[in-house]
Amino acid sequence: MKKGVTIGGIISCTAIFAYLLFIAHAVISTSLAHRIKEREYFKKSFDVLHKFDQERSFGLTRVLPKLSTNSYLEDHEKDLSRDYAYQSKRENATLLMLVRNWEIEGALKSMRSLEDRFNRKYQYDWTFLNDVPFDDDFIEATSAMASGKTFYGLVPTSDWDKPSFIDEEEFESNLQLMHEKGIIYGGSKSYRNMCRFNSGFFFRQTLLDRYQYYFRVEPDVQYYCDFPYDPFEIMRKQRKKYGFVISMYEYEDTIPTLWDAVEEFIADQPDMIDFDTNSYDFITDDSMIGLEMPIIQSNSNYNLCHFWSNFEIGDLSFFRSKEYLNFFEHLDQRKGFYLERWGDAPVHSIAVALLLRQDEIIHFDELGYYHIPFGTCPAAHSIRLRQRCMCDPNAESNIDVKAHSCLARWWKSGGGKYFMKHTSI
Ligand SMILES: Nc1nc2c(ncn2[C@@H]2O[C@H](COP(=O)(O)OP(=O)(O)OP(=O)(O)O)[C@@H](O)[C@H]2O)c(=O)[nH]1
Ligand SMILES: [Mg+2]
Repeated sequence: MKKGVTIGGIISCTAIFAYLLFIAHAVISTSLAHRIKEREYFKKSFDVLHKFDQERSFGLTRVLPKLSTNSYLEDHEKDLSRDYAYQSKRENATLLMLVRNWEIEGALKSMRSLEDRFNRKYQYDWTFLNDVPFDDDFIEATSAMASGKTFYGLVPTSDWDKPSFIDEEEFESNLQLMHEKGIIYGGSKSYRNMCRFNSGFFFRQTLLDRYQYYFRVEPDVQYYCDFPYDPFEIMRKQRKKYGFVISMYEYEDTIPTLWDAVEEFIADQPDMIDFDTNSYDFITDDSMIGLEMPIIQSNSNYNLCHFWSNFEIGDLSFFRSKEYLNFFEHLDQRKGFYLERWGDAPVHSIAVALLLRQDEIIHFDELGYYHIPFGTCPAAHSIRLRQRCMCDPNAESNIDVKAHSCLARWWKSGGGKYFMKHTSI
């Protein structure tokens, strides 16, 4: 009997021991798994923080920090709603594309990108202009892609073709020379028509009569980030007349006598220019600036800085103004659109730098953008997450603080940096 109890006791003791061992194993392995998970989470969060810190210190030491509301001193908690409910309030504005029928694929790509990042929420109209009639395929596909209404305009030949005061022989021989020198688009006639049209005639097209603001879009461009606001609304509320995202130096070979013509205009029309409030310094200052050497190969007082006009948001009333019309007319008479190859970018830029107040020009620094071969991308990791950007601020193509960018010069003698001025957009 005693022996039986002992054997039974041993068996139950073993069972209890085994049970305890099982419990202990379960507890230990659960807490071990927990610890491993914790470590994993810790590592992840460390990586994120570290990435942010690294980017920030890189941004602050290796390159100049890019100006933006994304900046570390700005209000980080600004509500950037991801709710894509349609906005019932719109400004008096249109998206504007001058384009050829055969560029349809690139046109649709740009539209898709801008619709996704901005316009599907607002449904602004699209206005398309062309020097020949748009074909049915183009109209059908672009109307389908647009969230807003679409309008198609034919540019009159009088606004497009070479004017009769250009001497044919001189024109042909200059084109030949510029082509032989390898100047970009130096031998192209249609490019010259386009640049003169964009300088002096786009705002006169009847389709644009009803609008106050335009947003220029080109085929094959990309908008890297969600727009955190309606840029047209910013233009109106802050009384801006011209907005840009990229600024760089122009090839002097395309504009050898442009600045002479500008100086004549300044001398002829001193009343139109207020040097106390305009951005003259931005286009003439040639001091060393930035961490990389600036590339200024200018034989005149113009430092060649211009706003890249393939992206521009503007107030049409500025271009329709007596001052601008006067400026354009003066340049046109100097024949440089055809005998040289003056681009609409330096023409618009010099005009806004001379004729507008500095605070009427805005740098939309948080709108990521790409037009071959350069792009601009918000520098702060936090804003790239918040605006769902698809770009790398350290990419070779990102021009923001490179030597061939004029952005640092704009910070110095133009509008400054938001966070330096402690203002919010
Ligand atoms: N309708 C029409 N549009 C043109 C013509 N030439 C250029 N464009 C448009 O004018 C804008 C500027 O032309 P681009 O060829 O892109 O000039 P660019 O940006 O200086 O040069 P890329 O680096 O080649 O893009 C684009 O929207 C073109 O689609 C033309 O002959 N007819
Ligand atoms: Mg282009």
